[in-house]
Amino acid sequence: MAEETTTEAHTYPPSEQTTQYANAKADLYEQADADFEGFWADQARKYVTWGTDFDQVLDWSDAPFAKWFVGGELNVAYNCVDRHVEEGNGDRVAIHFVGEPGDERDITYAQLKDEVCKAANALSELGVSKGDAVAVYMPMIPETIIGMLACARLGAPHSVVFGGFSSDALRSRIDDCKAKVVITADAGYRRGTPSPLKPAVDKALEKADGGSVEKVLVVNRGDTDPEMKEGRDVWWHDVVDSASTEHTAENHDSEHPLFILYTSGTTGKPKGILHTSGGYLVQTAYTNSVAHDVHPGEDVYWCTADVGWITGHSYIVYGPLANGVTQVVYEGTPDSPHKGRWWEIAQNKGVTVFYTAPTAIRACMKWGDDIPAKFDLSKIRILGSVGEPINPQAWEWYREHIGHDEAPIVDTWWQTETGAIMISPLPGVTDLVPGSAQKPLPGIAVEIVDDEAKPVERGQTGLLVVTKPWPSMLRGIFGDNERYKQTYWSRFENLYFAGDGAKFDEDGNIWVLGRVDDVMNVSGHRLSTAEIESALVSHDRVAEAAVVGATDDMTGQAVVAFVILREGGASDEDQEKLVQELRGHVGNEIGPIAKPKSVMIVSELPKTRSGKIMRRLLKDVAENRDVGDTSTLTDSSVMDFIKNNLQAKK
Ligand code: 6R9
Repeated sequence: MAEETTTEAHTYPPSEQTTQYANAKADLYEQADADFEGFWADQARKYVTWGTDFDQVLDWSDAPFAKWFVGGELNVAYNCVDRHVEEGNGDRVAIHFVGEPGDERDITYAQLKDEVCKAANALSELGVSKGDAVAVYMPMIPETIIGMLACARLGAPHSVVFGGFSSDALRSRIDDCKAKVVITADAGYRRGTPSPLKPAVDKALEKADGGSVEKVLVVNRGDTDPEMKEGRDVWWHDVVDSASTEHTAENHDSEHPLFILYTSGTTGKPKGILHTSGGYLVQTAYTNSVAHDVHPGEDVYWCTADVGWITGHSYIVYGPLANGVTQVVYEGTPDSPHKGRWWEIAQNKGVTVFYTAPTAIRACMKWGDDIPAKFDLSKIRILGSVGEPINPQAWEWYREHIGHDEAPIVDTWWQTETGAIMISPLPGVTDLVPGSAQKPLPGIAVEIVDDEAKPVERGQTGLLVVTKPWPSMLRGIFGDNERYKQTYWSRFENLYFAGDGAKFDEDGNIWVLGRVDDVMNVSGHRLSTAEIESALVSHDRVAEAAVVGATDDMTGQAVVAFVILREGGASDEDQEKLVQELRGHVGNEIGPIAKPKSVMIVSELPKTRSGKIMRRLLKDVAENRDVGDTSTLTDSSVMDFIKNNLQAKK
């Protein structure tokens, strides 16, 4: 009972005003429960304009391969741009762009339409046609969004590779999806200076296997005068600026591939998550409307993600633009040139709906309450969180200091694979519980089960599964149907296994507890232990490596690596240098976000008798816990050695 009182005390019911204004009404849940397919058909016709109407909502006959809105045809770019102009909203600002150096550009929907048409014409000229893959390796600038929409318009699936990834990571993705064209920029601004991108593309293409890439389209963002390869590289301003603004948007099948986005899995090889057109657009637009509660023409929305991640795809590009929303797109980091940069932009642009990640909120908390207090954030009316569990403390801080003690917070659980938000409170409807993602959205069915697929009791920890297909679900892993079935659909029959642990509280609210597999979550970014281990082992002095994600106050989890050196080892002096070198090596192989926070050189790793590294024990050490039962270890003294060594270093 005592616990219930606590929950009670921390619940925030919606204000009358929020409820009245909100897009979502309480009866949405009943509508979805009463007629699952009918509900989704309604959303599909409400949020999307179809060139040809669909004749079947869901075809699940070849499960787990789904088809949604079967027979329907649409053009995603038309939905995100042209129709708003046709409806008389061409003068509405689509993008308030803020560059890191302070340059600003407002782009209306009419201008965006022209730019997307020009880019589509230019890409066609460069040889891109329906079905060809296009890699996008860009900073956060309007051309990135324009390029993605131009691909969507042509029916050429894009594969955006986060600009912070290394040339090796870019190469493996280009090779896997056989991109024909790469869209990139010379550089993007990071903390005041242009950070080069084009050289990484050159390096990636030098080593690319199949040589699928024919052209590289380069935006001049940083005036860094990159090398341009004759016959292959073309400037955006040469071919796009002069292209025609007339381009007819052809309709594509509802299941036509829209994009491939690579994400970390439990093995070293990233998975190309495949999303298609109709279902994805329906659910991103629907969720952006009911969970973020955007009111096109009234709100100024801002999602701080990078388009290199799924959050940027779904909640910067497709969902908000399909809804005709006005949004802020910011190129840089929150603390450049000062720690109040985000709040200054929010104030100046009159941001009303703000969506970010817990790691950023925790960083802002650390920087101090006085920083957001300097800015007028009174227009903010909805706050969102995504990427990892938000601890109640950060939740309360976010509400108090950014949401002036009023703005509802939506903690939204979803994944690259789910394509759009799955679990989240609804502003105006849900009584908010800090730290909990609360309820599946209307139309979404989830359960928390034990190893036998039986629903767990309230309060018990289990595995989060999705029990019914959903429109924006991944359609597979590009080129690997077997891995798709194996990864998501083999653990339980007919249930989508999300890879997260979760529990229901007494009131039926869902608390997502984090990954149950070898996937780490560092600052909301997914990293695979196996991928970092293989990067470490690719260094010529490393014989073996084990990586764990250790709990970290700031970043949620931090990468901690244990390595065994090859013959010869390292002297004490040499160790320090080597540790830095190994961190840098991982940075080069994967990208700076994957750099281990600490690297420990050890002579043995704890292994079971069958030879499996016991990561659980390493995690205990990394998190300063007592190591539990070590009886299954081949050599239990290994753990004492590792612990002593670690303490000596601290
Ligand atoms: C959108 C995105 C997915 C993983 C997911 C889970 C974690 C995301 C969360 C959350 C608790 C939330 N996650 N949102 N955990 N509460 N609101 O982040 O996609 O990069 O694929 O990561 O992130 O562990 O499985 P992605």
